[in-house]
Amino acid sequence: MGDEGDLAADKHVRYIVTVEKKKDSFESLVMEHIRLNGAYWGLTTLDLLHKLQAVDAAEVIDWIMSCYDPESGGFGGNVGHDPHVLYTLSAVQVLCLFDRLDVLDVDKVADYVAGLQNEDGSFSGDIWGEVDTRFSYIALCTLSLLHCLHKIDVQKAVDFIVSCKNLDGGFGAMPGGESHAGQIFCCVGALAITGSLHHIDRDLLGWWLCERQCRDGGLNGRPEKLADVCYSWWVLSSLIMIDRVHWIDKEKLTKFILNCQDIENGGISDRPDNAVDIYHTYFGVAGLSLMEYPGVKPMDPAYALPLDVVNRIFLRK
Ligand code: GRG
Repeated sequence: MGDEGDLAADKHVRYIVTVEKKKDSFESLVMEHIRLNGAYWGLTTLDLLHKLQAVDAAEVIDWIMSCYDPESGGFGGNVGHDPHVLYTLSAVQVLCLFDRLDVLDVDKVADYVAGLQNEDGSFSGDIWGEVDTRFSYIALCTLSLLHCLHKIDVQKAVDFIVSCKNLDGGFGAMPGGESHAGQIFCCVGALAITGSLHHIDRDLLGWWLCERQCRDGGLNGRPEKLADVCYSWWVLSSLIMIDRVHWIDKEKLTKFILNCQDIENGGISDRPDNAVDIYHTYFGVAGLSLMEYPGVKPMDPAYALPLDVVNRIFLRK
């Protein structure tokens, strides 16, 4: 296991803070339509590295609320963009980081999310109706953080997720969809949040997930694909929730993630020597957190937030 000095934490903090400031950089431009999502990745990384105070909280919260659509109760990916459950979760998660859920009209936001549940228990991402187990996770996670799970039919939501389980033990985006580590995180996370993990064959799924570790130590998202730092999160968090994380070689995975750092300018890439971005920086640091890397805050594998933040939300209520 690499020692604390191996993670260029200060460089990553500087990288995140400067990406945010360089509004005309390439990364800012490609992130334009998903900026609220990017804010969640960057700010959660700062918090994991004990540096959330590097940003002005009041400024961040004002900007988050400028992405709010009071008519629907949902958030868009940027100011003036259409609302979607994904950005609504990101907004709620960022407000949780700053302990500022008080700025929300909680019932209105929760009603927006709850209103996207379909008759079969699935969720659409927005009014256009696309259905995906990602949206089930997002809805359950958001409503749980807002203490509003009572607004939906939880049993039907669980039944839909279970209907997306495959013979290999994994889960897809919809019934019959190919197992993929990202979707597995969503389904396992949703089942964890609703106390329904008994629907999972832990050994079968654990086996499929630990087979994601490639020769280079990194994890891929499905068979025959290349390793990518982001799967450190999707796979490890799922393995932790089903209590099989010891089936991964943590030392090799830690080295893989650390090898993807730009140790000069900060940031983490998908695989060694590629260009860094905020998404992989977050998932790299989050993966290290799940492996208890020194100096990184522990994370909750289901809510994808630092553990102290999740404890504050559920122990205070
Ligand atoms: C709060 C952490 C958090 C998540 C919110 C949006 C979401 C819920 C989950 C997304 C889960 C998911 C599907 C992740 C996979 C993303 C990804 C890298 C997809 C790439 O798919 P391909 O087919 O790549 O392009 P592979 O690696 O399979 O070749």
